[in-house]
Amino acid sequence: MSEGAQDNQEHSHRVQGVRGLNRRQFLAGGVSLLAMSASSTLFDAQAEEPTDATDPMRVPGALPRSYGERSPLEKQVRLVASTSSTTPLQDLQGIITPSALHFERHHNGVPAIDPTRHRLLIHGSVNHPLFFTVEELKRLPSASRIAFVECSGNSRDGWGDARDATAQSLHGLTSTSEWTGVKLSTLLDAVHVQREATWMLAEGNDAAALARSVPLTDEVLNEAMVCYGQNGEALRPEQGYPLRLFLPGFEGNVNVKWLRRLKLGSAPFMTRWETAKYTDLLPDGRAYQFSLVMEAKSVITKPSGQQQLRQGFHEIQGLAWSGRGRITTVDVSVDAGRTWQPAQLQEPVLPKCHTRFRFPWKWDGQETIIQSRCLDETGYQQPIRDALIKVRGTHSSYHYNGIQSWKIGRDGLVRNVYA
Ligand SMILES: Nc1nc2c(c(=O)[nH]1)N[C@H]1C(S)=C(S)[C@@H](COP(=O)(O)O)O[C@H]1N2
Ligand SMILES: [Mo]
Repeated sequence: MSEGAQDNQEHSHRVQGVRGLNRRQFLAGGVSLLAMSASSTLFDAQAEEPTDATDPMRVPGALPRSYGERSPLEKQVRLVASTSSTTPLQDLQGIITPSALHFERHHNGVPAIDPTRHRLLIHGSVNHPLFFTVEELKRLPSASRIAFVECSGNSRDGWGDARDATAQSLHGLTSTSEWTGVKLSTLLDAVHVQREATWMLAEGNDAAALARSVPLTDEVLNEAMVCYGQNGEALRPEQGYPLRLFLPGFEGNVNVKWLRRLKLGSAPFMTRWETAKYTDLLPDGRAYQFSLVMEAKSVITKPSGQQQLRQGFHEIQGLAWSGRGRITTVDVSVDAGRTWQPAQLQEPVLPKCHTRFRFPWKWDGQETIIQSRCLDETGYQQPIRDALIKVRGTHSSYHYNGIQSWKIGRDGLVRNVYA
């Protein structure tokens, strides 16, 4: 039968449910999909027959609307705590996090800022201190970049003894957006930075008055941006509307939101956010300070914690990212780390950006543990938990990037375990 004839036949059998459509999907999907469907009940669901009133081919559809919403049938949401919310990593597709699902972390709420009254001051060790309005900033040469933001407290339960966790509750303090703004170097050129300036203080216009020191390294000068855009529109209030400092690959905390001030100086400013907080206590009682880079991490999001698995075919999927550059390899183990096989990396694979990986797998119903580990372009490999703890101890709350293990029980329930 020709493809067209088959289409017509399927169209006329439309009201018979999803079987006809699935047949076409099988044919398009090739042999492996066909083989696996025979052994699974996944594709046998029979759709309810629409009545005239619910048949979308018999009633006119909705009218255009000025600002869109997702389908009311889509229910995935952020998990909200008092000062943060997590991205439902297990429900995402591709690499972009919808702005409405971008994780949030704020130390004293989301301020309401009028962009027409907001100013960014750049001062300190500069020859020409300047105030910028948001409008003035937007008139400057701009750039866009797709990259992740991750709170250094993400995955912190890995240091302890997390139970019944989900991909979202464990690892959901990271999201990826397309960020648009003005390069920091463009702004620094405008104020004529003095030779002595090697550090920069960034301060937010929120009730926490969060302020962090950033070293003016080549990396920062090349990559930092003052952003006003997120995924094609203005920043969301939760992400720093109207302006945020964006430092690709650096811990979330220095990506100062509601940015009001940049002050140049010759030393770090030693704010409470880099002394009392956001330092990493080591086993010997000393602490790392200014551990700004987010090291490589990966997590299988499908299947993941608290999901219920059926026997048969699954495309294992997950996300991998590194604050040092591109992800070059993600390996997957489906036998508790005994053997590893490379996963397919979904294009585009961008530096300092979530990268989706895929790995076809057939679950035979036996108890097992599935894991992923990633390698970045600097040759850094995500460590197993024991190796990480050996170096870092368990006193820290930040920068946990150990390999995530999901145990699948005979009952098909997926659980977080330490392997
Ligand atoms: N002004 C200000 N900036 C801030 C914060 C804050 O509380 N106030 N929280 C920081 C922390 S701890 C993180 S992890 C990121 C979170 O960014 P997001 O809320 O856009 O995901 O913003 C950072 N920037
Ligand atoms: Mo954070």
